[in-house]
Amino acid sequence: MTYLYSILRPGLVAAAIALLPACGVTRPSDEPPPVAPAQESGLDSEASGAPRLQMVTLAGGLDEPWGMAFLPDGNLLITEQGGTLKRVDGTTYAVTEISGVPATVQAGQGGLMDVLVHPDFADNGWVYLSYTVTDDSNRYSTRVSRARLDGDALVDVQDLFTAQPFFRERRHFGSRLLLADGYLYVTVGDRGNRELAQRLDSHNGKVMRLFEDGRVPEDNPFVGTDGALPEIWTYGHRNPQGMARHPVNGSIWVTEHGPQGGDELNVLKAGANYGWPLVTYGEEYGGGAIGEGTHLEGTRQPLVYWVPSIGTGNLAFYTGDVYPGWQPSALVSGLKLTRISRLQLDADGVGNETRLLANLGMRIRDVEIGPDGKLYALAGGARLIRIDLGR
Ligand SMILES: [Ca+2]
Repeated sequence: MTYLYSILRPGLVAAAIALLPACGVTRPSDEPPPVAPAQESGLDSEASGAPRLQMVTLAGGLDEPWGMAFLPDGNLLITEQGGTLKRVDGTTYAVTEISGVPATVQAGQGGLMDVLVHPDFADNGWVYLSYTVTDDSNRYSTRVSRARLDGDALVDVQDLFTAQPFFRERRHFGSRLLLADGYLYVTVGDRGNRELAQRLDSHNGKVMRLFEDGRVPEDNPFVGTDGALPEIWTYGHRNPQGMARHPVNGSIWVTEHGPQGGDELNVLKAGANYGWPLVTYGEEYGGGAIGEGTHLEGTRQPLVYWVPSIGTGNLAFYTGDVYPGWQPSALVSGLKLTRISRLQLDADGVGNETRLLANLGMRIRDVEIGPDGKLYALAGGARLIRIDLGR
């Protein structure tokens, strides 16, 4: 059944889903049916009068860049998975290595992952990092620290959060970071132990909400619940690696990798269960059902899902005016289908999907909007690129 979705047009998919509630599914009344973009019939940006785009490589030779963040002066910080943090000059694109980065271990999908610059960086100098750490038994977990950037060095390192427990598996570490309204949001994947995504005594398969100094807000949804970890904000995620704040309504949107098929875009609600592994639009690698189908009472539906998977990297909202017709959009980077998915935003959430740069053939790990309103991305495991309007 899931493969059927991939050849249907979006309108037909929505119609097919709308006919399903006969089987006793109840949905929160504020939750519209998910959107399933048609993977094969999507139009590249060159079609239908859309602006022509061209890629400009600003810096090459990066070693598996994972996350990036703009500094107020227009320079960029970029993490490399092996454990180095680099600053790219926003004018000359010269690359400088930053010292004092906390020790990480590159293990499987882990290593140095996201970097985040505090909105008040000009006053406080805080830079946040997520990365993989190991214990004495060759087990791994995801840690978040912050430090002040002083010249070319990180100083005053503070460890804020370490996901529990540690595992020998070396996959699904998360871990995207977001600061919004004084809170720090941290995503952590299921670490390859999918049942943990439904257990509130583990940080795996969760999104956490902390204060920006790592303290736990007393109004988090599971504070006071016996056996639950108080940092948890939402649960039932598989491997969330994209996160951004909606520019108009302030909601937090998260993308996550599904199994084979079933990548998702979810809108976070405090305490909500996003279903993994009880429900998914995907299946086991090589085929085989997971869980109980696509709907289950008590779990929230994604806003968007992709079959086949695009390999969701990061997510960014676009509100600038550089690219005609884009405002407002959500941009989702793809690691498998090597493209950027632009989702037009509308009053219901999202409308049509447009595939951008699908002809590049490069994995897109991170997308960010620069201070110039242009789209920047980490591509091909080695490059910082900028997307310009073509002529
Ligand atoms: Ca889900």
